[in-house]
Amino acid sequence: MYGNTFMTAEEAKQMDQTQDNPQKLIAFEARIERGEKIEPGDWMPVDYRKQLIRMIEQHAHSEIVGALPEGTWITRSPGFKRKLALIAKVQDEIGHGQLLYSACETLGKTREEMLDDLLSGKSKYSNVFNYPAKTWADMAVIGFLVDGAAIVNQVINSKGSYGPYCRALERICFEESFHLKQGHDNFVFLATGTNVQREMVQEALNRWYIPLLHFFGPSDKTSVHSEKLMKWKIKLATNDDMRNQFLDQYVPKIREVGLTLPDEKLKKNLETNKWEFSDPDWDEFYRVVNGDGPCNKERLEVRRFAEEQGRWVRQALVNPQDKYVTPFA
Ligand code: BYC
Repeated sequence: MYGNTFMTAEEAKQMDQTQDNPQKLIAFEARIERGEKIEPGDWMPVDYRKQLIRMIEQHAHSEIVGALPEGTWITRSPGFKRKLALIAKVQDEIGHGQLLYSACETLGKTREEMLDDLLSGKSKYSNVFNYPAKTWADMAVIGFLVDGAAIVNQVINSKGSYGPYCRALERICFEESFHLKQGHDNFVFLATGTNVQREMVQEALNRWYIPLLHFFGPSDKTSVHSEKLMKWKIKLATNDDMRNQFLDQYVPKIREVGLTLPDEKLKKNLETNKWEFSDPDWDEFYRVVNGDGPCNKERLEVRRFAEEQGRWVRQALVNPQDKYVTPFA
């Protein structure tokens, strides 16, 4: 019997040794077809587990690294209420990371292994967090549009087949809805404010447009994992479908406040119901997700610093009787 909260690497290995049983695979796929949730102790194909680990782990890292660009604006927030809302949001994002690391631990990879893979650069995290947050308007664009994009993706994936991931996503979506409201309020405030505020938010929007299109992953023609993920209902919409849903929901809201998006080709084709846009430089996407974006180095350095500085706390929790040298001694 596998634990309900996590699976050890040894238990996962034992399960992997039962893979040559075609009956198990048929029964597993029939459960997915019926819309049942797969739970940690249930039999699953090796590749189902591997794909889930890859995706949930990347998602967890994205939440933790994603808190960094916004975190840099806490001390510079314009006013007490904006500061409170931003502190609460950043704290929530870290909490989402914790929920997702726990969901991923149910599959046989420990939190320590995941964090090691993040810090060594082996694991990916979302492209969008490798861009700088240059002005306060970036907080509006991240809160409104990055969170908006994340909600599109997460609401869809929360209907998926793996129980622990779906339950984590449901909770995350509730909190993201609050983030979206604070982002929208900030966005509209700047867009309808002074000329300087309006120019600032337009400038931020121009910088975030391409990273936002990239956020949903490569086009369906080049996506590597979509077919398998869709078959096993880990993903319930393709990258292009999610991107289209995002444009459908958010382009009108951006235009409604008189702002523009920096792409003359961006328009909805009413016959196909699909948005058309200029191809968003996929070379840039691969450079950024493979470690060579404007802020990749800085983001990982901050995480390494946090890991070092917090080591004594983690050790003290395990062995409270020992003496520790804190970084503040
Ligand atoms: N960034 O075969 P494909 C948040 C990689 S945090 C980086 O289409 P798949 C927030 C992909 O991993 C929410 N890499 O992949 C937090 C694969 O490489 P590997 C973040 C990307 O999995 C704080 C390769 O490209 N959301 O909102 O079928 C503050 C080929 O792609 C990206 C999630 O993490 C990317 N954008 O589909 C504020 C969502 N896209 O692994 C806000 C969870 C693709 O073979 N993830 N790649 O080396 C997913 O839903 C799916 O993984 C994706 C990609 C739709 C992103």
